[in-house]
Amino acid sequence: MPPFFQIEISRQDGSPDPAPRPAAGSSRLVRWLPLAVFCLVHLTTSLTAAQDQPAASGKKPNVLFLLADDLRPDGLAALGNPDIKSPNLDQLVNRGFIFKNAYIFGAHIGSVCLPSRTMLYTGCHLFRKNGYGDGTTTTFPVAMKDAGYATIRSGKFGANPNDLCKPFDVNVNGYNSETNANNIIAFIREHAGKAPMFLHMASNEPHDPQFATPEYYPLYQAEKLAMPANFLPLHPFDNGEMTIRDEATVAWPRTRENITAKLARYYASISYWDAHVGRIIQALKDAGQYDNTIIIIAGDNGLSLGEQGLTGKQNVYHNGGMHVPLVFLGPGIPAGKTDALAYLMDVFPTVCDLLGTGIPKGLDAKSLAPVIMGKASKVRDTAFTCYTDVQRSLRDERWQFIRYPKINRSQLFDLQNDPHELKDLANDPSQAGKVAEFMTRLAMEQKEYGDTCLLTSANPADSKWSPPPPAPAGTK
Ligand SMILES: [Ca+2]
Repeated sequence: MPPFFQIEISRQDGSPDPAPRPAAGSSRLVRWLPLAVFCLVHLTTSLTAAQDQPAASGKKPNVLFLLADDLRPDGLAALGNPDIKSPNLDQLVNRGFIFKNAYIFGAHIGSVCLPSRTMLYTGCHLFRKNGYGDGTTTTFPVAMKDAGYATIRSGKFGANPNDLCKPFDVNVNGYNSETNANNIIAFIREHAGKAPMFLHMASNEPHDPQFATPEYYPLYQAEKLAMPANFLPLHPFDNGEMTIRDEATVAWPRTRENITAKLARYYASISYWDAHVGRIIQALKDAGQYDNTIIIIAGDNGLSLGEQGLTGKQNVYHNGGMHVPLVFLGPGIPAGKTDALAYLMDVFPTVCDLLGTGIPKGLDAKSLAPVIMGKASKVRDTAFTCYTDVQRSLRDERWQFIRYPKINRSQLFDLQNDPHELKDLANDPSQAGKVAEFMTRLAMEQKEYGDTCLLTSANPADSKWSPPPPAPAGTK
């Protein structure tokens, strides 16, 4: 039997809950309006609130934000990878609203986690001081505290904007999912029912070296795992970041053997994380808080695991380093999925919007609540992503265009008909107009963000690449 802490998820009435809305703020009216008018207004707003508030009690919902480290957008069984055993998170995802095309904005350094988490907590894009913004905007933890939430963040320290997380009432390094879950469960037991809770588990998993406790590794036999549809032994050209640490965790050339060995560890680490998420869910249920909790499941960046010959997050392929999982669920949130383009940093204003606490001014991130609630099909037309000064990308609803400025090379993929980016159309004469159009659109987006990276080099580097000599014995 798999050693999972299986949870059971239920709703009070089995039907979708109505949308959360701002609390009826009618108290000021008392001072200025006749009593009769006040009573009428109060009665009307109270009725509206009763219809629209989360079903549990009308109290502000708790928020549980599960942020994994390097979790791919298909990194759970319920997100499309049947090889992965993730029963607890699957139950959450199956009642959630899934953003299939969520990305991080990009990274100015190889440690993609750092700018990603910075932008997540500020809602500001990369070209505003590497995501820190100009100091005039409210951050995610501060906004939640201002809204009256008791707040805890337990998780990854190190490659992480610790200063931005200081405002959490409790901000601790949990080392691994077991200790992170322990910290959050203790916080639930202390605060449940006394104040709405913002519970942020910033897991260390499934980041390399893909930690799990021993019982999870035997769940996966490498030889039985599926390989990526767009696997290549070697990336066909130098993308500007071919040998960084993440790429060197698997030997070149990539093979079925060395890729599935990494996949097995990666999946075990996800199963380990999943089990401890299950413990947190059980603690919420035990405290009578589960039905009044909005849950967000996300990852801080994507990860190639054999796709295109890559094994890192330092690339901008649709199936690469910038593409993340993003799921919302809870009271008022319908089950469903969307192709709408989203950024991970949108979580911050989306949570504020869902809670009705007001979205801080000056953010680059946008609320996704209109999409979740079925009031809009999208909140942006394009998604721009970037990696240092060597890669730029722009995608719309159909096309993914990638530019490598140091080698003056472009790629164009028709994601509608080629979701695994198998056929590069950039040199197809019939697509010359599309390539030119995207170069122009990309430059326009750069200007909007203050990105000064030139898209064409006067002295382009040689794009040919061959792997370094094999690693010494005893290393991966
Ligand atoms: Ca990461």
